Amino acid sequence: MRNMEVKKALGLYFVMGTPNSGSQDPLAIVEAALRGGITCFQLREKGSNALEGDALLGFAKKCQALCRLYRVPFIINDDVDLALAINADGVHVGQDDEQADSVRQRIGPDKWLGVSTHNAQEVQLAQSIGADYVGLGPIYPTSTKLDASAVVGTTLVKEIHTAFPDMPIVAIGGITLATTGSIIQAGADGVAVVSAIASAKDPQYAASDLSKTIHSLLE
Ligand code: 3NM
Repeated sequence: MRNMEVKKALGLYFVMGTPNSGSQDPLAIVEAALRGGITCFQLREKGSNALEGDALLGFAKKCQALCRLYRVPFIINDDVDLALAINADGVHVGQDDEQADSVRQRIGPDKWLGVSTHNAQEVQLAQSIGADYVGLGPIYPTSTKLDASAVVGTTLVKEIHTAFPDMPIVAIGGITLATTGSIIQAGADGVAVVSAIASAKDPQYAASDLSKTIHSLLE
């Protein structure tokens, strides 16, 4: 049941922090993305001029309130203390972040746990510690994450989907409207994007276009 709920939420997964908003108002981008049909939102406040302390807490609460309004899960990247402080719906961690098994213990069984992975071994480990979904990437080159690891392509999506058919998979890294189809066809439950929405001239339109493409392929 939860597995199906998670798979559904991964469809169009928007990841953003204030450093990704360029000259636009970050909260306006989040709201536009929600209006356009994103199915999950992850606050990933990283990079230069990232908010901290009370400013981060305030921004996170505003994002959470918007996500609640649109009934979209609100996930926090890496910052378990923040996720617990505001009672977020889940936490997403990378391989270099706090060990996923200690995160699961801290957040308890009810919050969603997502883990970034790059190969079958990491997916196996994520599954064994109770991850609700795995992120696979970077699928294509990306300039959004400066320390992204080597590009994995859609081949890895196919491989992981075949080896772990029940594990919800979201692909990330350099994904655009043009490449969304091949990722879903490779077996991903959804795509996670930063710039395809945050850097779009019209984020609502961009989200809506992605959403239509994804849902036409998943249904
Ligand atoms: N994680 P864009 S790639 C946040 O490979 C993130 O795990 C990645 O941004 C990973 O959609 C990435 O602009 C950045 O390419 C994705």
